Amino acid sequence: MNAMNTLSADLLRARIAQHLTYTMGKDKAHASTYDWRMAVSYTVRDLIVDSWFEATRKTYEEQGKRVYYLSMEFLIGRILEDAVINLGLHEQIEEVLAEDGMSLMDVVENEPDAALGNGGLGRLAACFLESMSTLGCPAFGYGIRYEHGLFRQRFQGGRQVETPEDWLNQPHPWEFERPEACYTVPFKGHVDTRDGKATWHPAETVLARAYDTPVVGWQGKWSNTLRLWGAHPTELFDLERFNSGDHTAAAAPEALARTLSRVLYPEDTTDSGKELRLKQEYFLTSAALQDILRRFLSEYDDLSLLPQKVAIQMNDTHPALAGPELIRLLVDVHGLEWDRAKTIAQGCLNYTNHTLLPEALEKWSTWLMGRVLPRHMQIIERIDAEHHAATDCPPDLRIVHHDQVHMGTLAFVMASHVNGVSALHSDLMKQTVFADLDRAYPGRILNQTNGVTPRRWLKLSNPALSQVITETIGTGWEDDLDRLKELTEHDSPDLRAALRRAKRANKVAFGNWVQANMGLTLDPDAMFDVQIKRVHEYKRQLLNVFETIARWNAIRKNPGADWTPRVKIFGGKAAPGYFTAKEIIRLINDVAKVVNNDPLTRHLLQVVYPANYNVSMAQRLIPAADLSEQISTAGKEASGTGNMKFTMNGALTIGTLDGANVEIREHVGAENFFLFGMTADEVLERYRKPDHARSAIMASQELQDVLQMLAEGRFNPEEPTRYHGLLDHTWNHDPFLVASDFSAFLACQTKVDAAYADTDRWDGMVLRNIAGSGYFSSDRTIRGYMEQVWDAKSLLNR
Ligand code: 26W
Repeated sequence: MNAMNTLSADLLRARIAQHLTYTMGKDKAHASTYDWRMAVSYTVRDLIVDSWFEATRKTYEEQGKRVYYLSMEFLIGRILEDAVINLGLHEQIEEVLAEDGMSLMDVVENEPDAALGNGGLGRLAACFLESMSTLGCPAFGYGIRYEHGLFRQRFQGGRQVETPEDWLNQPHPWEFERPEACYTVPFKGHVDTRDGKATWHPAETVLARAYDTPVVGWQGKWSNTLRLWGAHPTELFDLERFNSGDHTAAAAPEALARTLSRVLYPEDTTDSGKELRLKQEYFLTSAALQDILRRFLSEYDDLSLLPQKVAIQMNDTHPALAGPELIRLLVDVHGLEWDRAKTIAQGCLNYTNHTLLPEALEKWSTWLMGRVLPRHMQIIERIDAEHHAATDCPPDLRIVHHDQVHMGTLAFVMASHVNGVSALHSDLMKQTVFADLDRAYPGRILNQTNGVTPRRWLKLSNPALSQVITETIGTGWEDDLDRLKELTEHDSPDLRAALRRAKRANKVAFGNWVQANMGLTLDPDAMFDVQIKRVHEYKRQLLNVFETIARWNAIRKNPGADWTPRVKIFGGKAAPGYFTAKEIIRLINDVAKVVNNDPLTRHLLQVVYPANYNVSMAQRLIPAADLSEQISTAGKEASGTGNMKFTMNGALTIGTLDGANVEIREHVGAENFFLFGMTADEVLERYRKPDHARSAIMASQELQDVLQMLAEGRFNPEEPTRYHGLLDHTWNHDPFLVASDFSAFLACQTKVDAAYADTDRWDGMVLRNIAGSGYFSSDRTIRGYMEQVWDAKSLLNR
């Protein structure tokens, strides 16, 4: 194993004691779990700094090409546990802490999640950073250091209530503040042009200060940097006003500046269109590009070399101002000609699209863009004019039309590579939203199917299964996940039994957590049927709860039948302004209350919805899952990444042919995947049928019974009409075809019951899923980006 884990326990003990005493100023007798966590964190951080410096030095020395991943979100989770696993120090630290009666688990769980993201897009960015380090790809993540990440969710009477998240209310041991890396970001004001040279006179400016976090890769061989920008005022508080007693006004500049990095926007599919969000996007983009150019010019002075040394990835359209901003910096600040500047910018920029949902595609009014970023509005118009001239495109293909700046089109036009995140999604991009642009710029769209890091999502989250894998195929799979294929060669009753034991141990552990935190007792032999993701109509949590009610009805009608006991586990937040999603959450909790207290059925069916689903809860729950619900309306889920994590952890998928489900089914074998529902083409066909919902409901007695119970308020006698809105929405709109896929889903769930009852068949399917999951490592994905998008080389002699 790596050099790191040979680190002696003695040295570790000394280092931890050193930090406890001199960094935390605490002696062991008075140290709290928090003190221990900080001491261990500083100790582990010290061990990463060397590889961090080494990586930086090597990149300068070998004049390597750097990748810059620009993202408004990085859903990191906890950092200490990931660093400990990547350095291979788990056992040693566990041993050292035990001597003082501390457990590594308690220390790790004392760390708040860095919840600087909403869902898939943000978590993907975090997995990508870890894989780029593991592969020795020189890279920087650029994001915003939100003081408040994604809100904390709790349930009040079954309803979601949001409270501010506060990860920075304790010192954060994993960041290095960089006062020297500070850039001025301008806003508003006006532009005047004299003899063809534009000069922007901003009315407001804010300082972007860097906070660096090392991102260590597997075995600590390489570490890259996550640079998060915090907003600071250009001028400190106004002493004059203060002395005149107008304290709030005096503090206004400070407060105004800090709003820029105060809080993460909790929307994950609806473009807020808010001015502050636009300013946040520009704040990130401008600071990042100023930093990129400063670093480049510290090594080279010929800017036309930029595309050879810099690859920039725009994580969706949120950093799409990178195009106009890079041109502004090259033309207005570095004096380049327009054409040269634009060519250089296009040579550096790449754009990943993560959704085709129309409401998620960002469009900024020309009025707002012109007011907040007057110089950029000018540049966007010129880019658009040249785009129009080059493609002779119709008006609706322009970047600017109907007084709106279409950020997807801007990103597409300014990028040399545009990719989707699953094979189906990339095809649908070419057939729908980007069809005309694909024709105008052929060959620009490619696919890079998502992936997840097997370090956090298998090695760290599921030590029981990891041990079975290592005992079966040896080590090395952690950064070469295709090796999991070898498991099939070792298929045997013993191996199947070992996999089953590992799964059961994880289910018992999760059951203990539910007991302790929700007072509910789960049967570890029941099937753990799990749907965890953001709540959104296209992800069809509604279809799942309708099936749950139908299942409850069926059991009540025939309690003596040989039912497969199930625990339906839900997890997920709804955007605070998303009314229907919040209604769905409330319905699930209302159903849970009734079903879990039904003496007739509760040994056969339970519904559990732990509040505040986040990265750490996913790490606890996914290893305990038997069934992974990936039931989105085909054509709506760009990829999904939870689906990949479940497959790696031996959960079987019930799903539609949507996003990466298609490729998961190909890699694990169709016979090991519970497929149901319409394909993306059949969905488009179904939408053409005006009364698609009503006719589907009339064709299913089970669904009619479910909807009748909702109409009567069966789960909410205190307010029987509570779900009449949702009912009407389902009968008359059903925008994501819940009714049309219901019978197929019900039938498929019956197949799942049968499979689960046949333990050897189930175990065989589990083995095939784990063995086929290697492709879904984010290492494979990043290799794809390095070869096909960034033309970046690893500087690690792997
Ligand atoms: C402007 C508001 C907003 C914020 C975030 C709109 C859209 C987003 C994200 C693109 C939404 C998102 O997280 N998309 C998810 O990205 C994952 C990573 O590629 C995919 O696996 C999911 O299918 C996709 O829904």
